[in-house]
Amino acid sequence: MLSSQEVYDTLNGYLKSLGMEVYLFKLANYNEMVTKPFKFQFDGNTVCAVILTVPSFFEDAFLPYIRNTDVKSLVRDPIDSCIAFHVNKAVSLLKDQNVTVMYDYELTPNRRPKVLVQTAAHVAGAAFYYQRKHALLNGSGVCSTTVHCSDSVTDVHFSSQAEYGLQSEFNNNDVNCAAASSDPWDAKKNIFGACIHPRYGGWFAIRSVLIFHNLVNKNLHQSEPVDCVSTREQRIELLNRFNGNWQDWSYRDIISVEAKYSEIQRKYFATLPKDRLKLLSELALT
Ligand code: B12
Repeated sequence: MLSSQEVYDTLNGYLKSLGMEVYLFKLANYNEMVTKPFKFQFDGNTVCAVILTVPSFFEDAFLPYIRNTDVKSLVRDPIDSCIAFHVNKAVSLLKDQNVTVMYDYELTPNRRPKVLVQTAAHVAGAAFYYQRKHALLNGSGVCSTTVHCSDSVTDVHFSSQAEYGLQSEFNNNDVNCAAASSDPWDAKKNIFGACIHPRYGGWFAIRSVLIFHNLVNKNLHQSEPVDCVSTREQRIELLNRFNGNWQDWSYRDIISVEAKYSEIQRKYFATLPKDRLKLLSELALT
C-alpha cells in the first residue's frame, strides 16, 4: 500500500511544473466542517487531496494542451478538459487506483455540489476560506462578542483557532443568532465566502478533490491555512469585493501577490465562453 508521502510526491512531482498545487488532508477534517448533506460516509482517517491551479497553469499546462488538441472536438470546457487530462494522468501514476476524483463543477443527482472545494482548501491548509463569520472578528483576530440565541445571551470570546469549535453557532450565513450586532451586512443579505492563497491572493482556482479509499492515516497532520487577510476591515473589504464587484477581479488583489494571471489569461477569461473557441484557435497558432 502507498504511504501519504508517496501519494503526495507522485502527484506533486507530476503537477507542480504544470502550475498545479496539491495539498493532503484527512476526510474527518472536512466532514467536521460541513453539514450532513455534504459529508462523505467513509472512514474519517481516509486521506484526500485538493488540487489548485495557480497563475502559471495557463502558460505551462493549458496553452500546450490546446496546441496538441483538436479543441473543436472537446465535449467539455477546454480548461476543465485540460485539468481532467492532467489530474487523470497524475492519478494513473499511482500504483493504487481506488481513487474518487471530483471536480469543482460536478453536482450530485439532487443538484448539490459534490464537494465544497473552498472548505477542502481551508482544511488542507492551502488557502484560508474567509466567510461572513470571519468579518465578525476585530483587527487583532480575537474578539469579545455577545451572542444572542433566541432567549439566551452568551458572552463568547473566540480567536480564529478557537472558533472552529463554534461552527454550528456561526454557520456561514446564519447570523440571526450569531453576533448580529457585529455583522457588517443586513441579516437578509447572502454573503458568499472567498478563499485567499497566501502567495497568489485570489489569482488561483480550486479544481479538484481526490479521495484515496485505500489510504487511511490517522497521523496525517492537519495544516492550518495562512490567515493572510488578518484584519476585520480587510475581510469586510474582501467579501464586499467578492460579492459586489467580482467581475472587476479586485478581490483577487486583496493582498499583494507573487504572481497574477497574464494578459492573455485575463483576456481568455474575460471572453464569453461562446467566443473562446475563436481565441483558442488564434492562440494555438502563436
Ligand atoms: C454554486 C457556486 C456559485 C454560485 C453560488 C455561490 C455560493 N458560494 O454558494 C454563484 C453562481 C452565485 C457563484 C458565483 C461566483 N463564484 Co462560485 N461556485 C459555486 C460552487 C460550484 C459551489 C458553491 C456552493 O454551492 N456552496 C454551498 C454552500 C452551502 O457552501 P458554503 O457557503 O461554503 O458553506 C459551507 C461552509 O461554510 C462549511 N463550514 C461551516 N463552518 C465552517 C468553518 C470553516 C473554518 C470552514 C473552512 C468551513 C465551514 O459548511 C457549509 C456547508 O455545510 C463552487 C465550487 C465548489 N464545488 O465548491 C464555486 C466557487 C465558490 N466559485 C468561485 C468563484 C470564483 C465565483 C465567482 C467570482 C465567479 C467566477 N467563477 O469567477 C462568483 C463570485 C460570487 C458572486 N459574487 O456571485 C470559486 C471561489 C474561489 C475562491 N477563491 O474562493 C469557486 C470555489 C470555484 C473554483 N473553482 O474555484 N458561484
